Amino acid sequence: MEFITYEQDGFVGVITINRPKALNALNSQVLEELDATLDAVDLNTTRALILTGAGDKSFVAGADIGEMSTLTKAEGEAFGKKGNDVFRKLETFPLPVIAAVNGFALGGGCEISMSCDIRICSDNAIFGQPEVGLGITPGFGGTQRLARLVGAGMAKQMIYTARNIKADEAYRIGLVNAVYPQEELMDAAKKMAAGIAMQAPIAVRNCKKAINDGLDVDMDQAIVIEEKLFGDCFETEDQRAGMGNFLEKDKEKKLKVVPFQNK
Ligand code: DAK
Repeated sequence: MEFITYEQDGFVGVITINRPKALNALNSQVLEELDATLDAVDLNTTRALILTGAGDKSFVAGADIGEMSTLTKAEGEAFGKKGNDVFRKLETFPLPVIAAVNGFALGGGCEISMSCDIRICSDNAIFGQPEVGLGITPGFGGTQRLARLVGAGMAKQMIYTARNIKADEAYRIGLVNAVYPQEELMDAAKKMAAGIAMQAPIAVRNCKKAINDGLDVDMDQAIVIEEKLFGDCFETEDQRAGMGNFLEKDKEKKLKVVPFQNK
């Protein structure tokens, strides 16, 4: 791989988009390598992922404008599909994904962070959807995911004006969950990921699916989705060990990591 690095740190996998000369902009090769990296994650030994960018200036400065500038309509569509497929793979990935946004998150960069489950950022992070200034609409789900995350009014303002926002504003509008000094960001992301990894893994996966799938339907259907995924946890080692630890009133055991069990 030329532009993606993957490091396993216990139960946590760290994916780094590593193309700092272009501020980690997403070209076709980055998208293909990210896709292959996700396919290679060992779901039996990994419980959470972190996605970040190399360097201390940029998370992802968008789709690669140089590559996009010469695309035909058909090539543009193919590029869009490649991006959308990877972004959707991240969004529906069986494990939680934390975006550790360490600088610019513009266009496709903001969009890829929104495909992750949770966003935290460094104090120098800048978010924005500058596409209308380039004569295009956001193409990797920005019009859809931003509106769902921060509300239609705020999303429309950001997208129509192409105005970038700083970390504190991203926090205020709910686009990120927390802001850290740059040097503390990765430790904070790893601590959060480790906290997730301590929980029962089947239950965590089912929560992700319940929240994602439930948001796409009305409440009557959403509750049924939750019921099924709740029921699905029973008779698993997760549920037996999780409840057993509590009933035994053993604080040490309560913190014990539940072993992964294939269903
Ligand atoms: N693409 C390619 N190269 C980029 C880039 C990008 N998005 N962003 C930065 N770079 C490159 C610069 O060209 C420069 O390369 P060299 O000249 O050194 O070779 C290097 O990174 C450093 O950038 P700067 O010299 O510009 O650094 P500054 O600190 O002065 O400025 C900046 C940083 C982030 C403010 C600036 O680089 C910038 O404005 N970058 C572009 C940001 C942007 O507009 N991003 C959104 C791209 S649009 C679609 C699906 C998705 C999309 C489109 C279609 N379909 C469905 C078909 C998505 C679109 C986008 O993401």
